Amino acid sequence: MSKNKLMIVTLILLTAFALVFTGCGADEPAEVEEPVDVEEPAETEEPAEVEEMEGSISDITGIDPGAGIMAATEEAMEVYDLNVGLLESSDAAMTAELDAAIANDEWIIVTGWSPHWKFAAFDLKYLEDPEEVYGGEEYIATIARQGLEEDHPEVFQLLENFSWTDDEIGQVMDMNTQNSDFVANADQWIADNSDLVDSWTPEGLEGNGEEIDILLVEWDCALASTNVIAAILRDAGFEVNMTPVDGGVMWSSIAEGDADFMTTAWLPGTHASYIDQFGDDVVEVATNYEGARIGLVVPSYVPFNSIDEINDYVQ
Ligand code: PBE
Repeated sequence: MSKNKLMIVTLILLTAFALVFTGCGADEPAEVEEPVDVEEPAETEEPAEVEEMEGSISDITGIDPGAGIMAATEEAMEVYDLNVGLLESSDAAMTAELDAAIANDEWIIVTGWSPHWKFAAFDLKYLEDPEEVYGGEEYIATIARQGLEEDHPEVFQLLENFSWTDDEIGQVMDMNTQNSDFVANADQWIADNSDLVDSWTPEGLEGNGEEIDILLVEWDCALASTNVIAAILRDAGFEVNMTPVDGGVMWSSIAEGDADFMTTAWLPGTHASYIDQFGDDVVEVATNYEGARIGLVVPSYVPFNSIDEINDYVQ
């Protein structure tokens, strides 16, 4: 054996000894480390994470900023001194958030109101409002521009007659959640409820291509009522324009005579500031729905029942 070879063999032997004595063999580390891994941390961390996800609140999921319920919620945050934020979104985005939270058993607070299909789709509850910030029962009114009655007496008459129940608006909202072709749903609902629709429709309602401009905000209840009235007018030969706008624009445009009417004024509470500002310049035609309500709404499994408990659950 040459000197070099002897050195190499010696080195190999030394390395082998070193590995055995220092515990660096391939098998060793797993055995030494594993128990450490399996111990404490895994068990303590996991429930904490789950609890954070399900069991805390940091925001109220709101809707469009022009909605009266957003102003009411800002007031509620002050009155109850709530340590939460208010997120702006839309009716559609808010209900999508609600759906996702419920699918994951998470806690969520939304700005909620009835009539709305979410109460049929999910198990929900209104939070109690001991300070009565959100007011009591409301009605939904149809509001027209000044002069509509003179310009289109039969259209005005239709609006005076238009009034429906929770079941009836509920059927349309339900169809709209199944299928987003709101125009087709309104046509179908009208065909299925011809007696009721006939009772609203005055003799001599005939459009001959005249234009009618309707405004709405894309709240589900407004989409239901507006599309039904629009379909009746279209069937009668009117050229109907339906324009979705912000709540403030809806009121101001009708007050200025830029649009003919809307079917979604929530009174006396939710749109109180709008009726104060524009009431003298519009015509309150009729009530089209009774028994509306707004408030803060949560899934039934959320462990608090009142707005004044929210702070106890804030993250
Ligand atoms: N809403 C639905 C509206 C009125 C209709 C309650 C979201 C609001 O202005 O708040």
